[in-house]
Amino acid sequence: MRTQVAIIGGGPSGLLLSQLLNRAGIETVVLERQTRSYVLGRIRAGVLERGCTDLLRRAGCGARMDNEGIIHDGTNLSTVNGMFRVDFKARVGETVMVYGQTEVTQDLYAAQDAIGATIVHEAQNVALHDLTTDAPYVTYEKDGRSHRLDCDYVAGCDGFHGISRQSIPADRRTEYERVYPFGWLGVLSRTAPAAEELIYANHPRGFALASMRNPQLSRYYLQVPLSDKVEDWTDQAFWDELRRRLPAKVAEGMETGPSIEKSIAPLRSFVTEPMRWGRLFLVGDAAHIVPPTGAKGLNLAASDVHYLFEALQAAFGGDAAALDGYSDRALRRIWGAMRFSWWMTSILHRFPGQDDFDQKIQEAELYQLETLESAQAAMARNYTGLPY
Ligand code: FAS
Ligand code: PHB
Repeated sequence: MRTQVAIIGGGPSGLLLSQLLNRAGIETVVLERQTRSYVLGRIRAGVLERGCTDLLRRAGCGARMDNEGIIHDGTNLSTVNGMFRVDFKARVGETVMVYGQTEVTQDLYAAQDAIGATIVHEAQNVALHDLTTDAPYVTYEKDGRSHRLDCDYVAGCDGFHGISRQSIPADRRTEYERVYPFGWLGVLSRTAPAAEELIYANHPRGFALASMRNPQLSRYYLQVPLSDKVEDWTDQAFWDELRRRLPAKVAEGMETGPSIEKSIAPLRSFVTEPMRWGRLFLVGDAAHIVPPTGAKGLNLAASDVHYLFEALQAAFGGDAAALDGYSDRALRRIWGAMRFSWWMTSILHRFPGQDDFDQKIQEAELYQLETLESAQAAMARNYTGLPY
């Protein structure tokens, strides 16, 4: 089999890149390790920047999002001194869209089916070959048979645990990492959201986040020790702890119910440089991971896709030099989001072993955010998305 761009991974990065390339007349084949239902069963991101929603519309995948997504003009932060709001629209003239990654992935699959894109599910043992030549190829197994896919370029969209990043020689990669000493226990429940907009809570017992997917579906998170297991947390224990950490007024009126999904995710900051090795280009979580505190993970995947799509379009139009700028261009925006996600995590969580000085610095950061328009503008600019 032969194609122009082999895409490893059928998550948001791979599907969005495939959709944009095919609409531009560039052939792709997506190789996804899991079944489609497995990919669609993942509960992940919830907040989309305008850059991401614009790209989804450009890919012909924005109709249901524009119909069902919820526009938020701001967000709330709460501390033991009360709750305050950062007004994105007033500070930087921007908004965000609340629309779950599960829905985005569903829309992408539907759009890919509509154009007859080639997606191979349950592709096992994917391996990348001859990446530093002008004739790279990919091998994989499917239904017990071995396959070879010749291509011009390979897009590594296979997430943090994928094969693509590992296909770059270790001595040619520089990796930067910060592993946080806590995790996020997430619950999805068919209950009305606790508030109109998100609430990020800094509490002495730990961080909490009240988010949502739609007026009947809520998404909540609690900071928990890394030693916790999901089975340690009954639904009742979760709701009781969430009530302790949210503002009393919000907690009193909060609707609770059975969890329809409950999981613990570790938090890390991670970047690998460069994001290119010969004819291989890394995209999304394959190249970087952010703690979800800044709602940047999926949104960074979108800007990587935007940059690589533009460069590949130019390359197939005769300007191969455009690909030379992909890694640096993507990394510039990635490090901006990396910093913001680290900062949001630093000011909102209780770190094991943090001393009184750390606590006072957190309180000063939050006080500036509450009282300085310039601090709110900087936060709003980062939260709603740095320029592409
Ligand atoms: P993904 O990991 O989504 O997709 C990679 C795909 O490649 C997967 O389908 C995988 O099956 C496939 N794959 C892997 N190895 C392969 C191989 N060898 N061969 C073929 N296919 C292979 N972001 C936010 O903004 N907000 C959040 O709240 C948030 N919560 C998250 C919670 C969790 C538990 C996780 C893991 C991530 C979360 N994220 C969040 C980040 C998340 O949304 C990612 O940024 C987003 O999924 C990135 O998309 P992809 O780059 O496509 O990677
Ligand atoms: C979510 O709704 O899943 C969500 C929202 C904002 C975040 C993280 C997760 O910062």
